[in-house]
Amino acid sequence: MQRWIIHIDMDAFFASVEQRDHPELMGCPVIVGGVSPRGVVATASYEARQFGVRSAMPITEAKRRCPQGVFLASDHHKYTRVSKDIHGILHQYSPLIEPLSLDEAFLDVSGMERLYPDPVMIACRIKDHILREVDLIASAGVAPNKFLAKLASDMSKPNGLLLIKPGEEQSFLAPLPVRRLWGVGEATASMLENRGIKTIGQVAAAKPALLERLIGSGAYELQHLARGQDDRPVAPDQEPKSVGNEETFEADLTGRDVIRRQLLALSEKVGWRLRRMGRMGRTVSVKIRFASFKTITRSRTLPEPTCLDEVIFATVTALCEKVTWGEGVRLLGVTLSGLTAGQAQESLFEPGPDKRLAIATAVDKLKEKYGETIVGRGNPRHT
Ligand code: TTP
Ligand code: MG
Repeated sequence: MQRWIIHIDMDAFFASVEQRDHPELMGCPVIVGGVSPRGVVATASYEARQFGVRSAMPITEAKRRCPQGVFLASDHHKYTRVSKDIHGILHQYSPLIEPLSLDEAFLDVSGMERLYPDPVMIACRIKDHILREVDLIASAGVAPNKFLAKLASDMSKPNGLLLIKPGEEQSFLAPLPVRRLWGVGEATASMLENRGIKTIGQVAAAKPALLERLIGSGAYELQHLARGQDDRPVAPDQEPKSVGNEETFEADLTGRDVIRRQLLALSEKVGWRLRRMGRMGRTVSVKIRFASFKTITRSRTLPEPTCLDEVIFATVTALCEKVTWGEGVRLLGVTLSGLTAGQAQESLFEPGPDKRLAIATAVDKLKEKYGETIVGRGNPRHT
């Protein structure tokens, strides 16, 4: 199976959040950081970068370079909240996510090419979703491994999306300067450059013995990276507390059948993600936002945890029975919380969950291989 990694990184993160929250600062050079005379720049908006302002620069130097800049103190609580929202969105696109910092993460989307037309489409949707829900711009890199995906998002900025295709790794990397290699800092870069090794292509072609003499035991790995080879897995570091999908619709939904269909699709997405993660959840929640922005949530805790689409959807349906669907629906969400590991638990209430899980997992495999439409479900009314 072709490996596909997406790296998402927000543009000028702290500064963009401030511009979003103070629209009068849009288009202005905004510098966020420690505002005391001894403070340093956390980040600068792209407008301020044109004046040579950079992260980690002393604020005094930033003021010298950009006297007309708007200097703001960092508000970490706010950025952490926004970061959580962004990571929540990312989790809707892959169960395999490695957050690297407040504003960046890797997603492993291998094997999903048939659920979405291609990995670039997933990256597009993520960018759109973040813009729609959080009103901030992310850049994305799509590539066969982590190193290339991160490089691609970095090179695409601002507001970019760059794909490096399998087979293009070496030709893409060859002309880039050695300091673009992961793990090569200023000192190593100058040392290599002094020996005439200025591009990544030259690192890839260097004699291993020479590289080892220059940089020691890391030479082997560095040469692998320089050839575009990087097998490091995307390593999720947190256990999620819930798994949810929600969608804001282009046009408000009206009519029970239309709404039911969307709720079924959301239930199936959540079930699929749980199965891929090897988890089940006990509490099913539905979120409904109406055209007027009035938002309601309804939850029910099941006697047994589940990861089966039909159980999730039946609970969602029951939860929605008493809802008055007067006005149009702007957003729907389905979430499972109370997560537990494992999926093969016997149930006292539902005979044969193992069999149903086996069927669901087989269907997942078919969908992943041949596309979502291959396995249809009957009328949602009868499920
Ligand atoms: P980055 O993603 O490195 O930078 P950025 O998002 O501001 O800009 P871009 O990605 O478009 O190049 O870092 C994310 C946030 O982390 C940044 O907004 C502020 C904070 N940060 C610091 O506080 N100090 C630093 O030295 C750096 C590099 C970032
Ligand atoms: Mg960033």
